[in-house]
Amino acid sequence: MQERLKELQQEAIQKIEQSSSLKELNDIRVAYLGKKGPITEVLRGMGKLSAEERPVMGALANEVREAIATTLEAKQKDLEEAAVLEKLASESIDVTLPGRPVKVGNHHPLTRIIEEIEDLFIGMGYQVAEGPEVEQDYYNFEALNLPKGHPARDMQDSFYITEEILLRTHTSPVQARTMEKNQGKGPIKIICPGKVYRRDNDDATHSHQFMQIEGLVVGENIRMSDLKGTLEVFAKKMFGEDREIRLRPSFFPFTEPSVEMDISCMICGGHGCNVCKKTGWIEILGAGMVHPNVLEMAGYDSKKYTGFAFGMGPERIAMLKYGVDDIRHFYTNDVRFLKQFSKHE
Ligand code: 2U9
Repeated sequence: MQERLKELQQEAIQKIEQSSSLKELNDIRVAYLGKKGPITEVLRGMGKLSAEERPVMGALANEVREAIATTLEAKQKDLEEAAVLEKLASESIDVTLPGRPVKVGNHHPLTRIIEEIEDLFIGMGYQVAEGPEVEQDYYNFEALNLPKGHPARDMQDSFYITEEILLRTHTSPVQARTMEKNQGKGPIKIICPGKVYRRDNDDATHSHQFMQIEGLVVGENIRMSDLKGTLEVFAKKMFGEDREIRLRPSFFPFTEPSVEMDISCMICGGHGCNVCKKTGWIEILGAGMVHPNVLEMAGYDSKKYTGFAFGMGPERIAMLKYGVDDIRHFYTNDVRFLKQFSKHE
């Protein structure tokens, strides 16, 4: 019996040492130390032994069981450690690998132009004001010296929703609302960017929906020379310090006098080219002194207060600045067009 126990110990330890998985190890544990295992069987047969042999065999059986258990425990620890190391190795990250490129979008060319113009005027102390695109006839026309039946209303064929509500045809109603909110008191210095709508057939130079930026300054002693100086600073910062400006007389119902501003051509420097149609000048914006009727309608005393206003189209400026030949490119969202304005590629 002693021999058998020694044999079992040797056999079990050899199998434990050769085992390569925790499952295999558990099977060995069950096979040798389980209730149906050979050691339990040996212990069960001890009843047949003499009183002298019994404690000796008992002690030996426990010794064998202990030796197998200790070996199992040590092997289990080894296998568990190896499993952790293997997992760590398989999950390791190579931090030196180059990263996957993240696709970055870019601002729409019109957004870029509008933000550039906004920043320029914010730098001169202006505030940015916005208003509704669905507007009342009163703010879009009436408050701007365009009463019902005024011929200039035909010039701006409009999208009417009801008799009194329409899609704004310019951003001027934002200025009219700001003046009204001020209740005829205090100065105003605002720039109003936004989307406007006119009933036009779309082609290379017309769109039924486009952007505008208008500016309004109201205060005491605001003069035409202030307007001229402001527009000159704008033209030089936007199109280059060597730009010259010229003002030509024009007409708008909401300004008197009214002007149109040209800049010396930034392509040919004023010598004449295709962009300036050989004239050396490019029309950029319209402007003028706020009509006294417009000031009075908003509650301002036109004897005390004067003001200037100007308006321009960001599409036209972007077309000139970036050499775009069709206004529809800004609204058809072809990524091949939009990508060209990316700072990242
Ligand atoms: C108030 C008073 C006066 C805004 C002005 C223009 C001249 C002008 C056009 C240029 C090209 C619009 O984008 S465009 O079609 N605008 O020429 N706009 S003065 O005058 C105002 C506005 C509001 C209360």
